[in-house]
Amino acid sequence: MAFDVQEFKKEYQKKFEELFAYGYEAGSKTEQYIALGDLVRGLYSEDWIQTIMEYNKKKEKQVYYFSMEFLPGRMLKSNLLNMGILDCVKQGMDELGLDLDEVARAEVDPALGNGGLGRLASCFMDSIASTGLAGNGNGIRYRYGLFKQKFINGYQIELPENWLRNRNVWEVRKENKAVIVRFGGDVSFTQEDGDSRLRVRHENTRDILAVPYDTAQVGYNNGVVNNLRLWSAEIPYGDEARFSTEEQREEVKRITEVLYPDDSNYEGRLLRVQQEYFFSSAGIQSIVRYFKRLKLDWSLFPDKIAIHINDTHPTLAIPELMRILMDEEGLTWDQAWEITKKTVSYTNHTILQEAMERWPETMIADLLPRIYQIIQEINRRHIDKKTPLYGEELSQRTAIIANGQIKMANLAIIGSHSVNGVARLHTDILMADTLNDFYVMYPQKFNNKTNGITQRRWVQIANENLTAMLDETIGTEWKSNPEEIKILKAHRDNKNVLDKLEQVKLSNKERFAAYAKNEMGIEIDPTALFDVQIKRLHAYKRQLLNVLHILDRYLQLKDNPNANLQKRVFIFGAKAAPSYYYAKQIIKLINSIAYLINNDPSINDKIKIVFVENYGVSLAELIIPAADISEQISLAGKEASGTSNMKLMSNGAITMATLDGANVEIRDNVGEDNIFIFGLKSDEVQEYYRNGVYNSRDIYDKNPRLKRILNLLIDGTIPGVETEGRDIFDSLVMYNDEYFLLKDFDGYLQAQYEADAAFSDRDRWNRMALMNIASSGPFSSDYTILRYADEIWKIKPQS
Ligand code: NBX
Repeated sequence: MAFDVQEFKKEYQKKFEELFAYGYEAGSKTEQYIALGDLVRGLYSEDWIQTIMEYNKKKEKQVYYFSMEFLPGRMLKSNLLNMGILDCVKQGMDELGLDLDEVARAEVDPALGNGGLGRLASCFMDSIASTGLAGNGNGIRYRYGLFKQKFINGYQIELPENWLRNRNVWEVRKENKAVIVRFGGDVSFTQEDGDSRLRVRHENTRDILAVPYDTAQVGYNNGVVNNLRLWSAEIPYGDEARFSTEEQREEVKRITEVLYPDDSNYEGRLLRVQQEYFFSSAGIQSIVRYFKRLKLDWSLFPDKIAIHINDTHPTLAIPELMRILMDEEGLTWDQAWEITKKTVSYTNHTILQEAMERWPETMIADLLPRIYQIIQEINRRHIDKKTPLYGEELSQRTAIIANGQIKMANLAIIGSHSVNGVARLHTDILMADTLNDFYVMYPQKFNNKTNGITQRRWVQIANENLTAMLDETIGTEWKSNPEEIKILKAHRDNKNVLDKLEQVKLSNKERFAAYAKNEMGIEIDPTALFDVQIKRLHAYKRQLLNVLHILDRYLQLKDNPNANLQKRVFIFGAKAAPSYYYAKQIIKLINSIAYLINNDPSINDKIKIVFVENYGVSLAELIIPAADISEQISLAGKEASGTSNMKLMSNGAITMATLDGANVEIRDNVGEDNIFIFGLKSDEVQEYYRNGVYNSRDIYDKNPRLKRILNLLIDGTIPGVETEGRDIFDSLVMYNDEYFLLKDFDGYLQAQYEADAAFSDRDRWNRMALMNIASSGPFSSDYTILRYADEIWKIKPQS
């Protein structure tokens, strides 16, 4: 982008004065940020218009990524980087006496997602634009994002997250593109004289206006600017009379008021399904409106449009597309069905049963009567067609409607042409087990797309020190071609490079240490080993196993304060779903242990525990570059992929892992010498579940080291956790330890003490870190997205 520092400074001053009517020097950080954001939006607006016009002119096939959640992180620096003006703006701000990083921190991080699924959607948005693909995001503009987490006396407290409190400079409200989404009402059929077809009449509906807010997704140095469209619920213009009471108006606003804070857990409330239909319907309507402008035959719809549904949350897009094609555009069932199946593809993100969406039939019948009829008909035809081929039993097991419930995964699979898992192991489990009935029927639909991450945000923005060091060592090609980072392997025995890498890590650890000191009042030693576990709090992710290891070290130091133990800082970041009682107990436990250990002089700083409040994208950008160890210790078979594992690896952390999710592929890429693997394998876990011989009580009785640790939970050693300690102890010892922590404990400890040994050999550790960075290229979401584009969406990058 043609732009020089002097010009930027002039433009910035002008923009600030225009907006606030005084000089930028007197402005607050927020104002300084808003002026910069506004200026930047102006700079890409021409490319934004141009990109959309090009797609329209060429009638380019486009993909629409439907996702209930997006977690984009702060957008200022990401936009500057992708526009190629980050350095120029940094220097300009500097010359104006402003610190770009400080100004950038005034942006509110939009938390419109829970965790991995939402963040993946945002990495994908970046990669779609950056690889030059014609793609759009479709989601919900929640008024309130994921709750803000506070710790009070060690307990998690949730506060509302009003992310729109300042102006959102990136979004553009598009009132002229609003559509009506209809709920409830009565469905009837009429036939007019001389008309062979039945017409559907859908009357007395509750109509809600869906207003889109568009945000640009700037591609990396390629002039592409795609669109992320988030819908907001409003009262239809001119319909105010029908929403006369405050309560009626509130009901409308409620639909897009707040993100459900459940991760990997299904929330079966009416409001949730309203949200799901709302953004699915609005998205489909705007796609159909676009397609009609192309003036093509309906049969060409799948040649121009691909719709991808991120997990089952947007599955109602399937019957909604059927409805519009039939009821509004007059296509036959068979025509509509062919088009729908060819257009839609689906990603599964979990095999946890409790996450599987099932809606009561009566709820859908009341809320969406016409959609309900269509789902019934899809189901009827499915059973009719499959029963003669596969028999009654198998066919019934794949039914969409059973026992008064509508199974969304079944609808998503039957109504789409592609079903993918998010890591090799996960997809294998889907095919062999979770979705095996469907795999038998539709083997050709199933495929794997291992997740990825964008190194633009997770290395270039989050880790400027490493970026500079890489540029200096291997050149800059890796930035546009992530595979090229493998060239770094040639330097594995170069002492000079290894020392530089150590310096980079140390300075990132110092940066985090300053945060811990300033924000939390915890003093940590940047030369200690930083051991990081950052992800949602969930029993299957086994933050508790990490805790058991910490307690093991604690006991060793209590026994012998001079024990020769590697100094470690344990860093946690995790939100628990507000209704997930057990997860909240674990938070309280970790905070209590942190308080106990951090303030015990006899531990002498050999262990420090930092549980950051309100973990999210922005804190991840601070923590990940500072990590030495990446904890990826879920019970094998439970974590579909994981993506923090990839981010941490790219920043030179060594993975401590079970063979779960994408950890398996990380091991394959980095090699066994550069990762610490322990624990049960997925098939061993399966076997235990099948034969039921696991007995955790037995392990407790026979393993004195473990017994002593577990007893700490109930013997009063840890202050303030009487109930929590007891409940957690019981879950592990009395209720047979559902996630096999006790079984994996010995292997985990052994791997941890091996890691200590490796860490104390600085060259060895730095070489491992280097090998991790050098092997992280294949986990770029650019490659993941190119595989989606080539194999599922059938779209090609623009030249
Ligand atoms: O999706 C996560 C998986 O747990 C990770 O292993 C995977 O890396 C990531 C991206 O593929 N799943 C996830 O985040 N699920 C949800 O966020 C979720 C949210 C709401 C809901 C169900 C699942 N009702």
